[in-house]
Amino acid sequence: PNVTATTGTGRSLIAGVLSLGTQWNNTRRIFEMKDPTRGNTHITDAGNGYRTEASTLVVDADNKWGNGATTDRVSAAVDASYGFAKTWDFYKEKFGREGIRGDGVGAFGAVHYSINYVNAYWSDECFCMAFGDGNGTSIRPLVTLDIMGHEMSHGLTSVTAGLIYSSESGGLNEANSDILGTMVEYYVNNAQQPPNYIIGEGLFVTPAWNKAIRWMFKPNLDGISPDCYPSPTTPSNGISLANFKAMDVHYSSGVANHFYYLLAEGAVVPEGYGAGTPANLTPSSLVCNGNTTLAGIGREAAQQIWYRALTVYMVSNTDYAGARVATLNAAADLYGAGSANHNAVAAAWDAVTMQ
Ligand code: ASN
Ligand code: ZN
Repeated sequence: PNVTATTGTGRSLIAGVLSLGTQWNNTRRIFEMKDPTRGNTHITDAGNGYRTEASTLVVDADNKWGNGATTDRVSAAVDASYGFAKTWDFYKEKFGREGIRGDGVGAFGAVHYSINYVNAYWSDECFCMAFGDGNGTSIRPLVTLDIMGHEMSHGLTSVTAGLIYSSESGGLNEANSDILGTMVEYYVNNAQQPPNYIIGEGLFVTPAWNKAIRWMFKPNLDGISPDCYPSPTTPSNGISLANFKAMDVHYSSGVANHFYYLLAEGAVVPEGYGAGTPANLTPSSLVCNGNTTLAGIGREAAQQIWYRALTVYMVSNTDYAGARVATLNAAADLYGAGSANHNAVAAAWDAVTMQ
């Protein structure tokens, strides 16, 4: 093939000045936003249309991509390329996985999808993702690290557990994407996108404590998602068990996000959300069973347990009860039955469950 791996420089919208995996196409005599070191992962421009299959590969004459301006179409592509590269590297370094299928083959992402589209999605049909431009005013293009990691991790779920995208299995599918998207943020630790357990806060042009899509440590900060798994007799945040099972998957994900936060970090109030701040959270408000001394096992162990649960034990119809079993099995495999980490998994599930 008449292409050579190259390293470009990109000026992104969100993540500053970046090094990018690109290639020189000697036939076309142009640089392409396609990374042969990561399975030909590439970025296309959908031209504000609806067809990812008709999107065109992003190219550049001098391998210096974008100028970082809001109006520059290439700059959003720079963030997207970076987000995919970092998610690829994260899977490889932490889980020994090369690409979504683990076969070394990259997917592609189409930026500038549709018009004023405030969303992003994964598609099994194209083995690709699409990213909207935001609303053109207060919400940026949807290419932050947590969103990029979220969408790519839908691909991972699709080729592993295959969690059906409705009811409890759908909530777990969504939670997996938030969990791994957040772990990508911590892996990168980019100063422009400080890692946290908040999803989508970086999309807001004017940030605020209550501007985000989801809060993993306190799902009900969105005003809808229950913090806890309802018991048959006790609702959580007014949501009964029957209503929970019928909720949109982006809300029933909250309980698993919350489980993961408590497992990794413990009943610790994140900076900016404690007593005296507008959120006014206390350790007791983070747990559903009064266990305010719950200790976290750390992100490294937590992400290994979650990944193994997803890829080895969860199946298409795994529900919350099944997720508890899957994560306990994974922790027992990795750290031993009865180990501190194994016990911590049970304690974290208990702490997100109404009694
Ligand atoms: N942004 C959404 C997601 O990835 C799109 C969807 O509802 N599938 O979860
Ligand atoms: Zn999702």
